[in-house]
Amino acid sequence: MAGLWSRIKRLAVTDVGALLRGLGKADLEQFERTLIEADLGVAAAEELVALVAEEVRRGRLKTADDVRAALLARLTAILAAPGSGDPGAVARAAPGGGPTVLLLVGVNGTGKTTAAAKLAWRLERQGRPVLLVAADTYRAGATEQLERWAERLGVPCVKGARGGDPAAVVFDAVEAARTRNREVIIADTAGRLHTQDDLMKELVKVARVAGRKLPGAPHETLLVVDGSTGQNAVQQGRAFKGALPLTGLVVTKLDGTGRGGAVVALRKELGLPVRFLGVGEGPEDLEVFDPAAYARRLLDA
Ligand SMILES: Nc1nc2c(ncn2[C@@H]2O[C@H](COP(=O)(O)OP(=O)(O)OP(=O)(O)O)[C@@H](O)[C@H]2O)c(=O)[nH]1
Ligand SMILES: [Mg+2]
Repeated sequence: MAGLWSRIKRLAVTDVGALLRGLGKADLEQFERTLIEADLGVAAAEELVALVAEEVRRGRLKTADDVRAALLARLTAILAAPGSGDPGAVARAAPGGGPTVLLLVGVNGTGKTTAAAKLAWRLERQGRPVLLVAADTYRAGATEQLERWAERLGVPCVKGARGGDPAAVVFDAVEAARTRNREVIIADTAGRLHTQDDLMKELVKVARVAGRKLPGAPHETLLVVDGSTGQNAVQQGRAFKGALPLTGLVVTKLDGTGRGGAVVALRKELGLPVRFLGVGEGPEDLEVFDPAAYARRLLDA
């Protein structure tokens, strides 16, 4: 799919004549529809439409380039809200010197296990020893999937019994990390639908038990969402945020879909910092979120 700007460029909102005459209701509606179709979400779309309408009324937008600059600035501002672009606790040692505990949560298949591997790769390269924790005791093959990654990356991995309590696995992992001098614990959890009450409670328990073993843990609870699923990702975000204290988002599968607009909707509607982007299936395919660069990429990709 073409970049957002190439779609906007075809609309009346960038037509020099229309900008001069003033934009009509139909022009603005067409603009809003294009933004919503690009997954930006209603709230962000309305904000951008209101901005352009107001700036045109004041005679400040005379050319397509002016419109582009105004959109770029506002998109950057939306994406750059507090915490975005900060790698978060991942980049800092846990206070008190204990291991930093990172919990990855989300619905089935969003890329949690892959994100665990990517983060492990990244941290190890920064000289921060990682312990991978297979706290997905639910799905057949889940533990093996993480173990394969661990082997490939040369990172130790601990696991629990199939069907066992994931909270116990994380509890034991804190001890294991201390014994083995691992600085960061990355716990991969089972995919679950936000509508599965019992499974959501299980996550709350994992977090509570981690905090009992190590005050302040989990230092980071990252929701992993598939950025190509648009508004679904936003709904998942709302539900998970309502169930447990999330500290940020990892938005995955942003490679090659042309549907990166969901990041704007997520940022605008959830108020959570976007920490990392998944841009492929390899260990190196993880980017620290950069709001300004992302706004540019979204327009021009
Ligand atoms: N293209 C692309 N594929 C990805 C990305 N992240 C993960 N995947 C792929 O998505 C699929 C699911 O990834 P997993 O990491 O197993 O997802 P999960 O959330 O752990 O899945 P469950 O444990 O079943 O809930 C795999 O085929 C991954 O290779 C990404 O950023 N880009
Ligand atoms: Mg998994």
